[in-house]
Amino acid sequence: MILIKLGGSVLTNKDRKYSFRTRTAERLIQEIKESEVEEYVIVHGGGSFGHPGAEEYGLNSIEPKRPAEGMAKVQLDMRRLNNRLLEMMLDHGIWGISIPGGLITIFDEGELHEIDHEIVRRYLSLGTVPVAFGDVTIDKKRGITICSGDDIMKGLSEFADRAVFVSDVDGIYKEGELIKLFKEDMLPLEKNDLLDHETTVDVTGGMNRKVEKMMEISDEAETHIINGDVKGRLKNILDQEEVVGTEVKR
Ligand code: IP8
Repeated sequence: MILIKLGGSVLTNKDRKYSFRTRTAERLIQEIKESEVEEYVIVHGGGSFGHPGAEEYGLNSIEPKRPAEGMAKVQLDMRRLNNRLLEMMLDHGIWGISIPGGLITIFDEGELHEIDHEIVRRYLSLGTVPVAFGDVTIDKKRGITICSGDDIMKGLSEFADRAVFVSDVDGIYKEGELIKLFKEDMLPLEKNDLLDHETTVDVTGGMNRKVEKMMEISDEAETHIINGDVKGRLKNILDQEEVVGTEVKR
């Protein structure tokens, strides 16, 4: 099974709330369809659908503001984005099934505690394509918290052979240079070591956390990050061809 993470930065315009990048999303769906992969799960992030509301209500903090209202509103925003993608997939004859992160995970102090992978695997075995997404979820101590698409990637990685992160930059940079093979001792990243244009919003803390998660995923599955804005790269990596990008390996 292959896990494909479509980052919020490729699916949405981060500067415009609720702005879906229709053409890019359509091309990426087409590339997946034209590739040789058979069994895969799509996971997507929040971009300008999920993040503005999450920030407004402080949903990632220890004490969110008006948590019930924030949870309801941001969950709805995420479902709107998920629906856009699902409608597109169905138009292309890919039988996507919506798997909200908030319904398959439980967190504990902001960290993933449990994920219901059986649901995901059963949908897969029916010949459908689970489309899981970052969401607002339950936290045992805080009440609610944000479940990112990367948390879902991590949670499902033990059943995956490969994990592909589709970003809006070529891969991980160190001192201005694109790194082909990123090893653990290259952490931490600095401010200018771009990962994608979304994680730069919450600067280096966000980027380092993301790469650490990728490191953990790489213990289970071969893990790559590529630029989804460049035509053909997603299809090529799925077909195991050499592409510009970064492999993350501990
Ligand atoms: O974009 C975040 O998912 P991510 C989901 O994968 C929300 O970090 C609700 C902001």
